Amino acid sequence: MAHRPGRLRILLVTGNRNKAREIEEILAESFPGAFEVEISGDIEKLEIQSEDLAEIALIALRSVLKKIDRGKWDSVVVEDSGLFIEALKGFPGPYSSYVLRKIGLEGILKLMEGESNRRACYRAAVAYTIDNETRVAEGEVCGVIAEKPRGSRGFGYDPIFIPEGYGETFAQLGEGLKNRISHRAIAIRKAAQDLLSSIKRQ
Ligand code: ITT
Repeated sequence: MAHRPGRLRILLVTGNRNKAREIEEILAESFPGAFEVEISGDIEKLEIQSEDLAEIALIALRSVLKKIDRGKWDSVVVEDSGLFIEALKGFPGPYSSYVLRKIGLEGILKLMEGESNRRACYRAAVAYTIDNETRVAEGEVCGVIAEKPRGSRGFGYDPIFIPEGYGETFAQLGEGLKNRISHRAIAIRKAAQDLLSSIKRQ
């Protein structure tokens, strides 16, 4: 197949606008002019229960592929992510979105009261298509859970997550820094690099 000139068209399936915005910004900054991202929040994904984000993302992607005409895009992308807190044996992990809705940051901080091991990692798995194949790329950023929420930028757990090597939360540090070092940035850049080299090779 001949090399397709111009931008690669991506369909990103997510109901989370913050996630979508970050992915768009990461791609625009790291690969200027290379991708055109369409976002769909309407396609329902199958979200299985598993400890493994890669498995969750791949199965969600395959469930989406059954519902769409994938030929319209160079790649269809789904991202699954979560915050894994060491002292809580990885909780909330794949249940991060649900847990935040139910008990909020205050609930998480309560579970961490008196806990000296505050280590935690954000993880992301980006599942994507290249022609008829489905692949997955993963990313991780580790740090510690703050004693109380700080900052107003970012989303989700960002006000209580302090990345390693910094003294402030992601919500204080802001998206410029977050999008350079985040779990999502690492995973999406790997997927984007794979897409660019695989599609160029054809
Ligand atoms: P979609 O499945 O539709 O993409 P979602 O928000 O339900 O949206 P996930 O199931 O992957 O997505 O849940 C990820 C949750 O983990 C997210 O809602 C946040 O609570 C948390 N999370 C993941 N990455 C985060 C980040 O960069 N900053 C803050 N919280 C994050």
